[in-house]
Amino acid sequence: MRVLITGITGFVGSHLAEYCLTKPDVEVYGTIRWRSKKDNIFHIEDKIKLYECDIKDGVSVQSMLKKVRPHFIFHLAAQSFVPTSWHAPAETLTTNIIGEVNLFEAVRDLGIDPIIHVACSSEEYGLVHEDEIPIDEKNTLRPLSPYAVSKIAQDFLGYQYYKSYGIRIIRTRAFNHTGPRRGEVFVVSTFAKQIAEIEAGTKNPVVRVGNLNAKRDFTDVRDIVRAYWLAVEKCEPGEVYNISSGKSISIEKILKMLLEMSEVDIEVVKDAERMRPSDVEVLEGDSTKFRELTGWEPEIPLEKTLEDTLNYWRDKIKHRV
Ligand code: A2R
Repeated sequence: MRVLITGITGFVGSHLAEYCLTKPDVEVYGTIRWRSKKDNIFHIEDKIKLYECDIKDGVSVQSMLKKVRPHFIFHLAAQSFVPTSWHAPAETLTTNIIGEVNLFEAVRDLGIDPIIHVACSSEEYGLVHEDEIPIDEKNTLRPLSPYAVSKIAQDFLGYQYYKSYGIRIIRTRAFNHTGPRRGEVFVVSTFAKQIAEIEAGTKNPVVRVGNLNAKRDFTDVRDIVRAYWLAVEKCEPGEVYNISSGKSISIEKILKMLLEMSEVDIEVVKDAERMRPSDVEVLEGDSTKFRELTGWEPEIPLEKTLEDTLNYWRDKIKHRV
């Protein structure tokens, strides 16, 4: 069984690769760009096979696929950060939308028949009304960022390529996920990194924060990658599935939990730069459809996720100093 992960060097890709390697008779292949950092996959590099591929380049995608001829494809490669999508909307749309078209077209051209998982996002729901919570898959999509628009396009292209050509595409809309190796620009990582730096004495005892009132539905990345595997094993091609914990928690509470895990005194300061132009206040997902089909439920409590994330940053900073 050959499994291809586009974006294997990323946060989710590296955890998914680790998870796939626990399965019997699975060979893990991943895409990498010539300037990709390999920090996240350093520890498994001898167990996976890497192919150079820029998803924006159709030739590159086709020649990589021709060599790998995968049975499962987890399509994770993307410009994944919402705030960057305001600064670089065209780049975000090109990478995420044209990149996926390149993948699907290469699959068609080569006449291969893999099951393809497309990692869509709860950001697609965007503006959500109070009476719509928890959000299920039928909710209206009201995107609030170029990133969200790009993910809606990925999502609908997945539907259209299944309907038009019968390509076995399964779409998931994961709600927030976090854990060790999450990029430092994401909220939990940015708090954890600042706390670790303060503990190491390399930063003033001040944590800078954005909108603390927003409420999000967090799942550990290790539970998410387990869900992605179940998606390709058990879900219906052409369908879309929410993946979520079903509980929302304020960013303020997350910060409080992280601060309680540290023994140093830390001041919290609001930073206008960290506020988004249009932020979604509450996101809480209903993943009943996915749970009933696969039996999945999250196993890792938030406390452990936060502790592991803080320890990851403590370790990273210790080795940098
Ligand atoms: O930046 P790199 O070279 O390490 O690769 C990133 C990859 N990527 C690309 N790969 C090929 N061609 C491109 N033009 C291209 N642009 C980006 O996507 C990296 O391996 C991955 C993104 O990793 P993260 O930013 O850590 O995202 P994360 O959190 O793992 O998200 C995975 C998926 C994305 O589709 C999100 O939109 C979705 O889950 O939520």
